[in-house]
Amino acid sequence: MKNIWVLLILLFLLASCNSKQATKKQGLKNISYKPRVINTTDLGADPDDKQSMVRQLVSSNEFDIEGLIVATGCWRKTQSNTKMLDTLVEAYAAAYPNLNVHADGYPTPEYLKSISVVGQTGYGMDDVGTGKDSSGSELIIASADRDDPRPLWVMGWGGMNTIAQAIWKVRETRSEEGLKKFLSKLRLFDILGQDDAGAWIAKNFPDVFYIRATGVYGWQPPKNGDYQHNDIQSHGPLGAAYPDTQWATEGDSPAFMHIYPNGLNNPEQIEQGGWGGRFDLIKKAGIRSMSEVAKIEKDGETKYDPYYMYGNTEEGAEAIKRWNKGYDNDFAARMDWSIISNYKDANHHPVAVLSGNKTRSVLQMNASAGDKVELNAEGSTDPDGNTISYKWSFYDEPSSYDGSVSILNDTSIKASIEIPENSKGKNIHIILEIYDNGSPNLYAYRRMIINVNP
Ligand SMILES: [Ca+2]
Ligand SMILES: [Ca+2]
Repeated sequence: MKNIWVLLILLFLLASCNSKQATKKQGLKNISYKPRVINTTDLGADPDDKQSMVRQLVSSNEFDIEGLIVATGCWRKTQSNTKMLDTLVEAYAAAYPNLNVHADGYPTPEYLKSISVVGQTGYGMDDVGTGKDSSGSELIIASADRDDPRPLWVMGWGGMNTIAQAIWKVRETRSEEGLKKFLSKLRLFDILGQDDAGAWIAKNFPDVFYIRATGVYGWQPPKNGDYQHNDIQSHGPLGAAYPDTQWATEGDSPAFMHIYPNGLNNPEQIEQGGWGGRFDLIKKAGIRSMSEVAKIEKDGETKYDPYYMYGNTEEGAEAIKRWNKGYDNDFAARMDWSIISNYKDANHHPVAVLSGNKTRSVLQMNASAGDKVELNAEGSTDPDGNTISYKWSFYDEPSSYDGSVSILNDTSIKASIEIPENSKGKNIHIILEIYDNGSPNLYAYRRMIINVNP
């Protein structure tokens, strides 16, 4: 009799352990792809780099962060140490045990410390060349050399000269073939242009993937308002590390928000548009840095004319703001996670399933004009058992089809559209947005690109 009780208790413990495990992992088991990212930041200039770092750290389970590099720029012309970055990583360390309860994949604080380094210590191209290698530039090279099929996103939240030093060194020390291979791994994302090194890179290495984002402001809730006070700053050690806005709010966050793997976009397809905005497929000449760069040296950039970079589409920051509920609530929920030690006491993201596909990939399909196409989100789930709402919409800006598209039952789990007669040879981007009724409402996305036969 006693043995039976022991057995029953053991079985119960095993079952509850399994169900906790299953609940916890439900939202994450389908990640087949995390973007690799190195962030370079001119911490100590505008306090908004600290804000962006808090958002990056609290969402770090969604990325493979390979480097956090303290860098210079036109607003911070020298750097000497990682002290400010260390303080932020220490705040993350204090929140880490709680974050770990709510999602798998958060990097250990020790790992983040090990990839926190200083890049170029001086400003711009004057600090690039012989004898100028830095821990940051060496880290970028080592990361790009790693045997990994995924591209390496290197973000400039300040100047680009640490990245320029890495490229400069590879050009000096490797064959043309070796340089080509190195450059092919890089995806550079420059916020606003904050030194002359971006123009140097774009001029000398015209094939390198280079985005300069200028539509990076105005997508946030009103600055220093209720959202920041109540949903972010009041939340434990990471909240305390999120400073008030002095100039602009989180101008650097669109860099990593562009590659946030939320199902909305493939970041390699820059015209699709996602949380970081939308970009033209054709590089443009003369996307200038912030005016401060020309004040430091009048022809700092113009001497590299013409140089070509990918820039924002005409929607600018509106292409970010259209998703505001999704990313505002995502950040708020993650800040909840950072102070809540019980899984069931916080909300977690639903999982959007499109046409039976459970990944976060953008899907494509072919159809003919006049066809009725079924859109199906059956199988979508929420790990908290929340009720899910559905919204299907036509995203016209990235679609090559210009007309209007009407979607039948656009708030149901299954919707349908009739492919317009005048859409032959064009594509139609359909967005599935789902959100739960937890607090705050959390979103998940998918995209179906319908290629209409000619
Ligand atoms: Ca910055
Ligand atoms: Ca939920």
